[in-house]
Amino acid sequence: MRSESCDIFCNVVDNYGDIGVCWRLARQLANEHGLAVRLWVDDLASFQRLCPDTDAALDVQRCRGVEIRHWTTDFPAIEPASLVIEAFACTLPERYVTAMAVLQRKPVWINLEYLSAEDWVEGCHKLPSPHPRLPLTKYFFFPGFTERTGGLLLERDLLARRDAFQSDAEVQQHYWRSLGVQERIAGELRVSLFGYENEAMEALLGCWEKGAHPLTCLLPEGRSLPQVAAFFGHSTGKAGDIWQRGNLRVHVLPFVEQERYDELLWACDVNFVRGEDSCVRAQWAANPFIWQIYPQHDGVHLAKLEALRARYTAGLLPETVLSVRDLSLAWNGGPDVAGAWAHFAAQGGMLARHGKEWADRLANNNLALNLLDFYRQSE
Ligand code: TRH
Repeated sequence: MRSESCDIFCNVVDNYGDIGVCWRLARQLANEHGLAVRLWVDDLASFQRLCPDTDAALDVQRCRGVEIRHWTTDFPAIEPASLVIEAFACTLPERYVTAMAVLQRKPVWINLEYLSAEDWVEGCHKLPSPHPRLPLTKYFFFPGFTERTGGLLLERDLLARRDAFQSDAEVQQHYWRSLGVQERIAGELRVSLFGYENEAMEALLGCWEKGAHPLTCLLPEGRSLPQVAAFFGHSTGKAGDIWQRGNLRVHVLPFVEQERYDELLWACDVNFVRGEDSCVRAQWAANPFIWQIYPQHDGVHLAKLEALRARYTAGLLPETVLSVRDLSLAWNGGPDVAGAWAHFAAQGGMLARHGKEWADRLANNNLALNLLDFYRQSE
């Protein structure tokens, strides 16, 4: 048996989702499954936000058991790995593809696709795509929510660490103190808010301000910050800022490294998330969540939004289903975010119980394990 190695290629288009997924997968394959992993990244500065231990000026470095390589146009002559992952159709360097083709034993070549809960994913998962000229076949690998998809990224010990955190009041108090957030007071709700610019932002903040109970909003620095700052009359804001209006208090947090973001999701009562990776992490956190989907110009993202909502709420009581649907739509361009928030908040207990069952169900379909099964069977 040849030694198992993996090259993952990531082109950082914008935001952090693509590199977020690649970095998670790279660590899992290296640290949980013993593969020699090289992660090729074209934008080390974005990567550094998720992993501050890296140096954006280095072409080659090791971090958390993974070799990180700066992917530049001048691609070196190297021996391809036995498993090659092209993330999100990023197009491999021509030189690398040629090197794959001349190997006697061809690498297993995967195009790791974006996550979607839509039905069509099952029909496309693992489909082959023969190279037009070379003796190579690429396979589409789709993450997803059903057994006939590639499943979701989940670290071996994540749910145990979540449970330990969520069942230990002292650990949580320590966590809040580390962020400079005061002790919880009776009836208070804690909400994390990670999103893009959003037309509904002002109305949502307004209803939290006038709400019957105190609400603490934890806001990681990023694209939502200018709108939240404007609500409080500031032109901008930075990590460490604390703003209060009525019953709403906002703490601006630094963008933290990936593992530490999980703790925020575990600690909050409700999580607003975006893109894909934080949306999955919110589901592992098992607390009620609302997803701001990455918007596409043709509006196709709304079908994707509804597909996950429908799977997530299947079997729940009609009022619970409606509360999730209405807030999900309102937070993605729909009407009446204030009314929708009130209904959603009233279903919080129900959704918290459901979140645990939902996470347990999804945990049986692990993307890294499925990918390795496919690779080993194809070898
Ligand atoms: O950053 P995103 O908006 O990424 C998006 C989507 O993935 C989208 O599908 C893609 O097409 C587009 O980019 C180009 O949202 P996402 O996917 O949630 O990724 C954010 C990553 O940042 C995730 O891995 C969690 C991480 N993160 C931290 O590491 N620290 C933090 O403090 C926060 C708030 C997030």
